[in-house]
Amino acid sequence: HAGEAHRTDLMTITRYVLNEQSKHPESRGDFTILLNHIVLGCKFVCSAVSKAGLAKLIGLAGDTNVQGEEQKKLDVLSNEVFIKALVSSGRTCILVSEEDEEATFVQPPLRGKYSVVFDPLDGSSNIDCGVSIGTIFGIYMIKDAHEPTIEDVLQPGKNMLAAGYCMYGSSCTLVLSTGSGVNGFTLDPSLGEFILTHPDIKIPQKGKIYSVNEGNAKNWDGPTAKYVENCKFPIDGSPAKSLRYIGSMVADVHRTLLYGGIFLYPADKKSPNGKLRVLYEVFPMSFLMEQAGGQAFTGKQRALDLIPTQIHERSPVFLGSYDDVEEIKALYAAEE
Ligand code: AHM
Ligand code: MG
Repeated sequence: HAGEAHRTDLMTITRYVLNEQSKHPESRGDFTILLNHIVLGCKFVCSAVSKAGLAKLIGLAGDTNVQGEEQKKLDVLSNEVFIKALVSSGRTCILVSEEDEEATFVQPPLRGKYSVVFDPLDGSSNIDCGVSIGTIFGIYMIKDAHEPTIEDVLQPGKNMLAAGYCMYGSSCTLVLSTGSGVNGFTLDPSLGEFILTHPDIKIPQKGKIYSVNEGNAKNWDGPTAKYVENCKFPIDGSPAKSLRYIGSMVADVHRTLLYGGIFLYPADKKSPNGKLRVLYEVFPMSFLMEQAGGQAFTGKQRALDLIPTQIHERSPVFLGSYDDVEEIKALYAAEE
């Protein structure tokens, strides 16, 4: 038996990133070290998520533990793991997490040149029914590591050095871009290593799927309503699109990346800035989309050009296949 089962030359995520870094002679392995700490966080969360249902049943987690202390919820636990892993890497400076109101400034002995923005466990309303959830992250390089300020993370998404997500689903998949394409790695649980399984992901130029929470339709603006209407009743005689909506951004974006199509979280009358957060949801996913040949748009501009003024700011987003996003851009342009 030659072939897959006997493959002996494994491209792990660490090996992949080391290869990438070797193209930059000035690099000293700091990014590889940082990424290894992110990967550790992902492995921990993956293991915790897969045990979550079981733990509940046999009373490992729940309201109280044996000492009568309250058990930590999975999203709180995931956040702690990521914060600790990132600080202890010695390569970070500022951390912004969806779970924490304030940014974390790393103190000098452990301070490094990267800042990481992340959502440790996105889609957590899906945990209890076993639907895929994920971690989303983006990485910036700090200008002056001696005097870090919050402005260092209030930067447009196009300044990110790298972005990615890890999806905790039927398998654990980490999708990463360091600014030269997008690659997907799958966790081999027996090795505890992420192995390159989806090299150089490119999103189809046009897709057959649209993905949006249509329950909000009564509050949509004109261009969004018109776009979705056209997905269902195309005026040019092309086939109607299929609707797929999981309600877990990582899973919806992952499908969009692999199969093509469009994911929308638009503005509506109740939420004029949509729901999704600029720094650690919209930016990393937009970065990956562009790197895979797709587009990301806010309804006004290229998503990665947005300059956030607050760390938990929200923005509408339309992202996916190049041609599909082009259509929604045309509808917003016609509005003006
Ligand atoms: P969360 O950060 O509270 O988990 O919310 C983010 C999630 C995304 O994963 C998903 O795209 C979106 O919320 C779904 O929102 P809705 O339920 O309004 O459709
Ligand atoms: Mg979230």
